[in-house]
Amino acid sequence: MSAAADKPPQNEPPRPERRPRVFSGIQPSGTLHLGNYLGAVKNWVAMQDTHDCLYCAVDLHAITVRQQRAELRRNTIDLVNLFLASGVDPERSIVFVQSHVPAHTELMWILNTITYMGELRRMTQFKDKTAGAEGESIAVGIFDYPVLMAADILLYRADAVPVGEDQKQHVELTRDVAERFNKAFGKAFVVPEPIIRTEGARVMSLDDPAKKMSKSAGSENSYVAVMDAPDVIRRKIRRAVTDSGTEVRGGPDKPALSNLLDIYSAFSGDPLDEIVRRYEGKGYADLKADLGEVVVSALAPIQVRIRELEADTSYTLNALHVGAERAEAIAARTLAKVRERVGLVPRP
Ligand code: ATP
Ligand code: LTN
Repeated sequence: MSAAADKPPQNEPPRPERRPRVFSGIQPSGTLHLGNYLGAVKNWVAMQDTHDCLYCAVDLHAITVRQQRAELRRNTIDLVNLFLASGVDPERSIVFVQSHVPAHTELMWILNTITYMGELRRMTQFKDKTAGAEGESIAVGIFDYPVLMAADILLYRADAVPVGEDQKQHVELTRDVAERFNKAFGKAFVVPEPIIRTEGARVMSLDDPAKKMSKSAGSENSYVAVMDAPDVIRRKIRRAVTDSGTEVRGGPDKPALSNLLDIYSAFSGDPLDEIVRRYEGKGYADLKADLGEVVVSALAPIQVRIRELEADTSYTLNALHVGAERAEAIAARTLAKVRERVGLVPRP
């Protein structure tokens, strides 16, 4: 950290001793899209003002599904570049790659000894990902995935974990495991709270508003990738499905329009009712044309910054180097306490 960053400017209130700490992670497992940005990364950026944040590219989670080596490397760096280009500041926050800090897998082993098969079998994500598969061919890593996630969070004694609704169950498991450990061995962990985003930040697929925008499902036209060219963005939005009728408004009977309006509002910062008012007497095509421009111009600075980071990788690599060291320092303290609580002999 630079000396300037250590000294708050004059006339600013002194920084509180310890702000609540946040940990969150995203898997480097594919093309990054508007859902990842609006649903996760944009909030991460904002949380830096109120929390001490750790943001992690969880590559060890990604390999619970078979990855191509070159693609995994590329996706990991792309993901970190998106964090940085969106405004995650590696001087204020700890940005790192999960596999760079071996303490995650070590703590996972210890947590494995107090987590029950029954709990893991009940996880909705496990049930979804293995539906129809035989136990014979289900990787243990898919089953054990939530325990690695618990280790991620507990290692840093995070107070809060911002996640999507689908990950809430994993954070609840993390709380149960933390409480169980603290009770059985003596307090070592902070029991974290999930911070679940509000509905508005759930970006739906452009060709099926009943499904969430996703990198793994649906066609190219179902999502806008963060790095899509302006013409591609405009085209995808122009081709997005709409609802019956002609009136530009949201509501449960207008899922497609609601999604477009939500994206508009998230990027422009304008309240929904104001946007709706603007389109009174106008049609879907007008909204889509304008939304195309809103998205193009909101993504432009991020795209420019990502290209700069790609052209000179030293900034990103340095941020990851520093991030891993800072993460490791916190993790080592927690792990030492955990080892002591469990009764493992300290290395002489
Ligand atoms: P997959 O297609 O493999 O399910 P994904 O594209 O949904 O992946 P994840 O890696 O599961 O992405 O999620 C990364 C982060 O982005 C999570 O915090 C998740 O909640 C958020 N996210 C993903 N898709 C959306 C979406 N459509 N709307 C809002 N947030 C999303
Ligand atoms: N399982 C999460 C990613 C994830 C995570 C974490 C999120 C791994 N470890 C710790 C928050 C905290 C997902 O698939 N979105």
